[in-house]
Amino acid sequence: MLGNFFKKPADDMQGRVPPGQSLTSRFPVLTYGPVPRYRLEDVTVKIFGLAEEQQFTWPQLRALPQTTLTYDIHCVTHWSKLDTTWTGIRVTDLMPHLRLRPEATHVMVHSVGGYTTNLSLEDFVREENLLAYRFDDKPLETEHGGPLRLVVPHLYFWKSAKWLNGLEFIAGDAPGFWERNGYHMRGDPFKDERYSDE
Ligand SMILES: Nc1nc2c(c(=O)[nH]1)N[C@H]1C(S)=C(S)[C@@H](COP(=O)(O)O)O[C@H]1N2
Ligand SMILES: [Mo]
Repeated sequence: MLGNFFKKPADDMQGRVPPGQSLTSRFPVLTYGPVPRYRLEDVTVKIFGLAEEQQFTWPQLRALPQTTLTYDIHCVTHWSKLDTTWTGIRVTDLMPHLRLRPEATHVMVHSVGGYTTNLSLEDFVREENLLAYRFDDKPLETEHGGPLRLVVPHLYFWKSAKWLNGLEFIAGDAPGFWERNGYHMRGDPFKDERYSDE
């Protein structure tokens, strides 16, 4: 059995870890500024900008379909974590309840405490993106963005805003918090889009 002597990477690992990333089984916490503490019952997600203004409360979000998904996450600080399991509301299940103006091309995601991050609608409206409130089948811990965070696994993890409280639809791209501070406007880990060139 050749397999006893040659340990090549498992086939399903190939192409899974982006350039410059190392695997971790821990779950590092990365937060700029203080950690807000509030309950799921107190969550509101405000829809504003180039959309009919609306406020989603926790009971309204809870009434939408709930989905559990497992996927890999990649942080710009060079760690990746495979097979993380999240439960929440798919962005694609929320979108039919919003009324966007036709000029809207991007969304500025807002968090309690003022953190923001920008996404194109193409990157935002994807089947795997979740407004997540559970991780590993437990309530999402406060320091990881609980009670409710966005998870956008195909981009670096700074796009996955913790303590989600607003979605502002805008015309054209604009930088969020880290993007104003040198991070890439899009942040595709497989293209190594870590920092902007300016
Ligand atoms: N509101 C808010 N969301 C945030 C951040 C933050 O500082 N504030 N940090 C971002 C960054 S840089 C990363 S890598 C991930 C980290 O998530 P974690 O602490 O659950 O690992 O959250 C992102 N979302
Ligand atoms: Mo990060």
